[in-house]
Amino acid sequence: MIPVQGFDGQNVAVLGLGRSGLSAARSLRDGGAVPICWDDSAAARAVAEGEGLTCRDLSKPGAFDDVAWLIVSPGIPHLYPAPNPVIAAAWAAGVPVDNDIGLFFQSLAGQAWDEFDTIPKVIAVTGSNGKSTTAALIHHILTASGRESQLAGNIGRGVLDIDPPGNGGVVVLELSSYQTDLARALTPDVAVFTNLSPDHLDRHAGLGGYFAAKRRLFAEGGPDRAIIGVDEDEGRYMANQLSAGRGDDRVIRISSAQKLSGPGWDVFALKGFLSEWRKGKQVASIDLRQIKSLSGEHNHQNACAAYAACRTLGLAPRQIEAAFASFAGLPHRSQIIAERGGVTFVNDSKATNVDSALKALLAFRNIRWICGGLQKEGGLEPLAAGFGNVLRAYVIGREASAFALGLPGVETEICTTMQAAVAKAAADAQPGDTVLLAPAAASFDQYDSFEKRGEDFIAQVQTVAERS
Ligand code: UMA
Repeated sequence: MIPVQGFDGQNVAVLGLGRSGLSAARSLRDGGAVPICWDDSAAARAVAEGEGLTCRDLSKPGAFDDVAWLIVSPGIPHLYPAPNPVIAAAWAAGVPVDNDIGLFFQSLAGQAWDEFDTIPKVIAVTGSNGKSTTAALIHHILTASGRESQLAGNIGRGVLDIDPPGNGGVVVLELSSYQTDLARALTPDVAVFTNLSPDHLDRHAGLGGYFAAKRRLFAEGGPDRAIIGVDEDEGRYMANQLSAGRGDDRVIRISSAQKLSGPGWDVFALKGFLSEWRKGKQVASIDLRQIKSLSGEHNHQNACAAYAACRTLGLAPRQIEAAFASFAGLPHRSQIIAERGGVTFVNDSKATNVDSALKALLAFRNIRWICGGLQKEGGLEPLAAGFGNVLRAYVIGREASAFALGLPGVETEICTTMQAAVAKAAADAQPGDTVLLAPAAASFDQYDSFEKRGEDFIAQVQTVAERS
């Protein structure tokens, strides 16, 4: 745990007692503050009280009279579509609002650092898609290369839960737009921007607000190195704005769609080969084609980002190449579940938006595609670029019929449940086909999370396999 510094003896309010809120409350207490906690759920409050934490209804008048700071969980809206009333009350009382990420950057450096030969580094990864895989891959490469590394953030572990890093240690953080938008301190040593596509638009009042939230990671603290995906205008804009010129190697441009050239530092993947170029010369090349956990153009972009991040820490290309080969991938992201009778079953339940689902459609051929769920804003039209690889869509979700109407030209079967979809797709599949769960939608109409949806897919695939 990282004890929070700077609030000794002061009351600090904590709103939301999930993973990030609970870890913030514990770290505040460990650092000498008095956390005053609240969660709208009685069950969550009971867990906190069970740990000896004090709960107080922060929506009551005067709740902020004796409070120095308010820490908010990322899932609680702080501005759009409307500020949570507790946050609005903190504004009215003049109490600064922050989150666990701000506390983390403020509190990370400890006295032990004075004795270290190599100061710990923080690598923070953001972007719409691929940030979990990129962060996990960086962590894997570092660990496989014998470097001390810890992984936390949006990937599922509260940032204040990590152990204080040791001499030369690295902390790899996956940061969501919810997290970067609110944090008062954002000072990573290396920051990575994978890509941008519409997501969470309600929380940011549109694409511009969403991009602005991610851009804070680069604009607020100014990382020593910025690794930027330049396959969209937003990335090109930011890479340009952060560099003093094309030869400025504080910015490393990455791409999985184009050959990059020039006097700067570039890493790109084309036709399955990753290339690193610096000062106009090729430094290294890695064949990614046989690495199943990194298949598809989107994963090649993740590989470029992770490669670049590890190169900034001085790892050799051959160390990184060896670690790529042993990367197992993440659950629910292009995860190969089974290969039976020449049919491959792939769980990409994390493809909760149209852009990530399209990437999955482009990564495989002869697809029996399980899709559907709670549609996000923006429509399904962009998926059409992947329809050439789809043999048939098996549509799930409470609004399966409406979802199917958004897939013109694709043969569709309304299945509604995962059980029916897997059974029908498996029965139709021929050797060489891929049964792919890539929903292009959120899971909340039928499941608590995309993880639960993916687990159901795995269970249904196992049931079908046992029957055959
Ligand atoms: N709550 C209230 N009032 C509200 C809303 C929520 O009291 O109006 C309470 C809930 O009752 C609950 C708590 O707040 O007890 C939940 O807080 P939270 O939703 O912020 O969830 P945490 O468990 O703290 O998890 C958060 C991230 N969740 C979100 O951003 C929604 C986790 O990312 C992250 O792993 C974790 O912190 C540790 O950093 C998850 C996520 O879905 C994976 N992220 C989004 C995504 O990837 O698309 C951004």
